[in-house]
Amino acid sequence: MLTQVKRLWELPESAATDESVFLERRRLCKAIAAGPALLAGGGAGAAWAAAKAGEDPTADLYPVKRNEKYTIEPRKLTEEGHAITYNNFYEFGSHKRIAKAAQKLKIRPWMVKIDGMVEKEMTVDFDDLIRQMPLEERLYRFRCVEAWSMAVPWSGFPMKALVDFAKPLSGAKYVVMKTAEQKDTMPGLKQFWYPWPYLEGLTIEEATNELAFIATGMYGKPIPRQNGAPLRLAVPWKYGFKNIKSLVSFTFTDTQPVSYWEKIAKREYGFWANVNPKVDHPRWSQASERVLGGGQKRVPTLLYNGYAEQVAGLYTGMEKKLGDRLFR
Ligand SMILES: Nc1nc2c(c(=O)[nH]1)N[C@H]1C(S)=C(S)[C@@H](COP(=O)(O)O)O[C@H]1N2
Ligand SMILES: [Mo]
Repeated sequence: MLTQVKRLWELPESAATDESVFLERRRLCKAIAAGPALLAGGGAGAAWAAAKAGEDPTADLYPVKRNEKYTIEPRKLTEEGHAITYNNFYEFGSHKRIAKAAQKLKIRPWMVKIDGMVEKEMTVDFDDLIRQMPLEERLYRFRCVEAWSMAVPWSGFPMKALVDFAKPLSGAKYVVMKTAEQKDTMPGLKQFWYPWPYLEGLTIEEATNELAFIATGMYGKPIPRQNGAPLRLAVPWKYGFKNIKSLVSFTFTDTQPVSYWEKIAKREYGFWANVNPKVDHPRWSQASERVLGGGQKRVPTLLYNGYAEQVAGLYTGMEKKLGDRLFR
């Protein structure tokens, strides 16, 4: 059993397979109807993703105004076609090409539970919630623990707005988030050895840091299913796996949760998971990354993925106790 789990979480397609190889393979595959879009490379898959967006009851909200404060230098914006066809979403399969399978995800009605240490527990309809939140667009870098990266325009709202809305009690120290479990649409859930549901957590200080963002849109439209519709976390100074998708609950607690990947392989994927080029993953270097759409070329990884100015202060005084655990 353990060996089987180990093989499965060794992220088979990870650093080894270039997403342009996928696009190329798909382009050559006659069975795929979207031919012309695929030839454009970046446009791959965009046709059906956009069609779905048209049916979305929040479509009228987009595009939202960009907050110019967040810039992605030295990176460039990733072409939409790459960002929406090269994904990690284990509920739909433990490889990168889940975009098509993820179209089965049922995203309405979508209820969001706010519970635990809050003034009043509640369940809100996402379509009501989003209309009470201050929407904006932000360009963010994104760095997966597997050493590939992208830079995308998220639309959504600061997580602080959600925390304020939730009114946590003063004793709450963490917020725990969970992904939907849809047995009928998510074939990955049959892989019972994974600790479903996908779960992540942040300290309240992290969740209310200006950078912590709840993304509801991408590229000026509602977020596609494969990227975590209808709402997902965007914490750009942390590795990609902290950016939990398709959220159904926010639970406030005084106890540090054990996150999904931490349950699977604690030594490799910790609670903090802050990006640091100097702290290697036990099985590979984190010093550099491969940029989606950029072939095999690698660029240096930045401390806190380039966001030290905003977030380094969250961790002062913790290095002594946590050491490298802050960075994996
Ligand atoms: N529910 C859920 N959230 C998830 C994952 C997942 O498998 N399931 N994968 C994570 C990982 S490892 C990464 S790199 C990002 C990928 O986000 P993207 O597909 O939008 O690029 O989602 C994160 N959130
Ligand atoms: Mo990842």
